[in-house]
Amino acid sequence: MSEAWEPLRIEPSASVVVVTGAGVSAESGIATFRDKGGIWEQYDLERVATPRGFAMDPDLVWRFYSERRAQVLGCEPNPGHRALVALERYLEPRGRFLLVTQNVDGLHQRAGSRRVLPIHGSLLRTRCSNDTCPSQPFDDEQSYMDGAPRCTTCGALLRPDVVWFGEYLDPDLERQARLAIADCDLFMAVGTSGLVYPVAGYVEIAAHYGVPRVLVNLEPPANLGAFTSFYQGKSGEVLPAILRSVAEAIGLG
Ligand code: BV8
Repeated sequence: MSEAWEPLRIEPSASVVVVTGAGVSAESGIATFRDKGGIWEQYDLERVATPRGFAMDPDLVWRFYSERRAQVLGCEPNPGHRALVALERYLEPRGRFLLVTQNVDGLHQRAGSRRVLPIHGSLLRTRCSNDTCPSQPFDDEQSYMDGAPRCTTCGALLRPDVVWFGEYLDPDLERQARLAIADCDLFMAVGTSGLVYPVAGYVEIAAHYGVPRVLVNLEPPANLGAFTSFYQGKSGEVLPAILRSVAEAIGLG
């Protein structure tokens, strides 16, 4: 459906913050969490995305993340990811752009986005579960279907380098996101159900500073009322349409 969405008017000197969730990767073939047939219908969140779940059954958690790792490696960025890269390029010389993603699939970075805050971590990175271990998180595309791996430095279990429920987000990433939102001219959220905090609350920060708040989403989310405009549709179709003038301005149109 190529509904003629009104293009967004964005000055090249503007400051824009975009928050994305699993919906922006749906058209790349990656399941979202809470849609019909989503990840939380197949897995118990408590058992695979919490520290307690990991302590109880690390092998199950590694099977969960290994399946998602393998799936993501076979997927490609979609036109929605690429439209956000065009927006970043358009704003680069004079404006400011920040992409705060809840997604751990790395597709924004693979599409070419550079100013990215991976605020829930990365599926394609592994770290030691022992916080006092001197080892560093490392890029890891391996699957661990036959048992949780162990740290070669201290012997503790390794874990996916993601933020689980009940864990704090990286305070530096949080601070960068909050400062950028407080100082932006436009706040956009794309493909997120607006249920997971503290990121779901970022639109309220933009509202506090009187910043226009644009939502691009397939379905009306829980926090729809916090937005000043809503483009209902698939981000892979809507973003290229509403950012068409941006793409034309940088010679991609
Ligand atoms: C924390 C791990 C402090 C990696 C994830 C109030 C304040 C603070 C905390 C809380 C609070 N209330 C509750 C909490 C606790 C909790 C929370 O928010 N729970 C929720 C469920 C109520 N938050 C936390 O625990 C956070 N930590 O706050 O620390 C603290 C510490 C201790 C005790 C208390 C507080 C940590 C949150 C991070 C959790 N980790 N993932 C991984 O495995 O991926 S969150 C998980 O949900 C993913 O990261 C995911 O990105 C995120 C949000 O989901 P969405 O991305 O929005 O995806 P969803 O499927 O829900 O929606 C998709 C949307 O896309 C839909 O609306 C759909 O319509 C749309 N869509 C679909 N297709 C398309 C589309 N849109 C456009 N185009 C399409 N084609």
